[in-house]
Amino acid sequence: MNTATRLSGFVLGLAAVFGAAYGVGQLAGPVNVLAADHDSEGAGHGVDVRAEGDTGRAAGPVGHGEGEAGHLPGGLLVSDRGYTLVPVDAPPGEFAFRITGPDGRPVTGYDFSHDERMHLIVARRDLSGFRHVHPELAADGTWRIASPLDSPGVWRAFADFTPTGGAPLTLGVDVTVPGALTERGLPAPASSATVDGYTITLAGTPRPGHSTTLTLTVNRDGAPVTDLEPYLGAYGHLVALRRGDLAYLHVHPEGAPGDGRTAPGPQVSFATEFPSAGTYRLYLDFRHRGVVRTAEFTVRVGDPGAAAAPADEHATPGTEDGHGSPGHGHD
Ligand SMILES: [Cu+2]
Repeated sequence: MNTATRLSGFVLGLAAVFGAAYGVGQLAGPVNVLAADHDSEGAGHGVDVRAEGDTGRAAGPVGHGEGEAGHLPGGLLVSDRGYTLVPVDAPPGEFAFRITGPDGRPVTGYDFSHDERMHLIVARRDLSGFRHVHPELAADGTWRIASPLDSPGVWRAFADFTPTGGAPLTLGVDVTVPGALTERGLPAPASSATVDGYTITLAGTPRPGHSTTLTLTVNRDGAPVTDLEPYLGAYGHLVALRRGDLAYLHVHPEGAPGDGRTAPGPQVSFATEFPSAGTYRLYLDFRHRGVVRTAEFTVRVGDPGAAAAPADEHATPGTEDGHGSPGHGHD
């Protein structure tokens, strides 16, 4: 009896060790995490649970308690460097939250970044429903806005801000909108997107872990748009979310309106660095004739591990033509 008990204890101990090792392995190879996600079709609760679990493991073996999020993309943590994103009960139709600071109290001092003190980005966990809005700050540190969560489902809300005296942060939290969920499939990778009569094409070949310039070209009714209007201090604003964990990349535009070298279209360029191979959804906000619109793209960022697929061996020539990356259609 006693031996059996000790034995099972030993087995459990082994399992715990292997479990920890597995967690480290996943951290060392984010591609594995993505590959695992890619195999599972679901983009709903199953992914949520796994993403939470990965975050939990990350805090254990690697964190060591200081600067633990320094190597992570933004938006994966609800609390970082003493700051925490806290949703607040709000009347129907309104969304409200606070940021609490290292002292546990709501933060009321924020620096402006891209013309605003708070950028609230929301997307459903299936990467649909993207909205980028700017809430109002009340004196008690509560941010409020008409709710951008416009359909039932599990949403990720990102608060992108710089606390006065602190470093820029993007915190993320899941918010559930009750109701019948209609899962929306992720559109296939494509190098052009249309919105309200505008056609936006995407050029550039992102490689994981390398800085890449992505250039978006805006046309309307077949003609280049050369009078884009500044929006948030730029002619375009680009956010990328990684499929599977909704890691958040806030991508900075190259050049600024009025700098003497940046034209108001038709091209808008961004310096990007994707942290890993995988599938990403890109959201370009641009303003023209007083209206802000969002063009969305699915992009597959090169995955060396997937290059063994037979189809790729025959498709290699011609992928460096500057238009190739989003065009890989085999999903
Ligand atoms: Cu914003």
